[in-house]
Amino acid sequence: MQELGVEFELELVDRDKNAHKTDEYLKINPAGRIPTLVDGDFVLFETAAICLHLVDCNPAAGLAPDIATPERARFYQWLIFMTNTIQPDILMFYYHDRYTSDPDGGPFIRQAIDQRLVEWFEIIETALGEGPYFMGENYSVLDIYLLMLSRWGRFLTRPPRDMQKINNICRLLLQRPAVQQVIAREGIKGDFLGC
Ligand SMILES: N[C@@H](CCC(=O)N[C@@H](CS)C(=O)NCC(=O)O)C(=O)O
Repeated sequence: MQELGVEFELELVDRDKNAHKTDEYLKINPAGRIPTLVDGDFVLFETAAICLHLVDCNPAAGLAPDIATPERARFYQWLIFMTNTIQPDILMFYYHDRYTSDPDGGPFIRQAIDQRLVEWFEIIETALGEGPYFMGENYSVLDIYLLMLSRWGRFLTRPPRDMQKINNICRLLLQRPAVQQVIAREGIKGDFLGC
């Protein structure tokens, strides 16, 4: 939203206090996950759905290729790959204890998922062209999404920052004022892609 230049209010949800599991939050996002977009009476959850809705409402910003073009289809492919394949595995990496009833099993899940995540990121690295952005010359939501996942993947044995093309995109994005503003608003300090 910062990139779109539209007005919005950021309300941080304190995960440490389980604020995303309160009755109040579950009313707007029954999955108890972050983020949720609230626009008057209109409420939307699932990050990719929010991104697609925002690009559709703001076509002039050009954060996605035109509808019904091969580029748009490719854009969908990678957005869905990131949200549907990489992101759930990252959640498994962080919340490994949730995925086993064995009290000692969590670390084994984390270890296995670490390898799989590295392979997912390598698929993106291999598919990326000359850049400078994910889709070539045009900056898009894919770059923003990749930056977010690259931060989340910073604890992997081979983190995305070690993959040259992904690293180039992330470093480029980190120079953007909108990205810097978001990072500051979130209160994130230190190396965004590092540990
Ligand atoms: N599929 C959801 C996943 C969102 C998600 O997992 N968000 C994390 C952000 S930290 C979260 O809410 N984690 C808290 C938890 O799962 O308890 C989306 O894309 O919006």
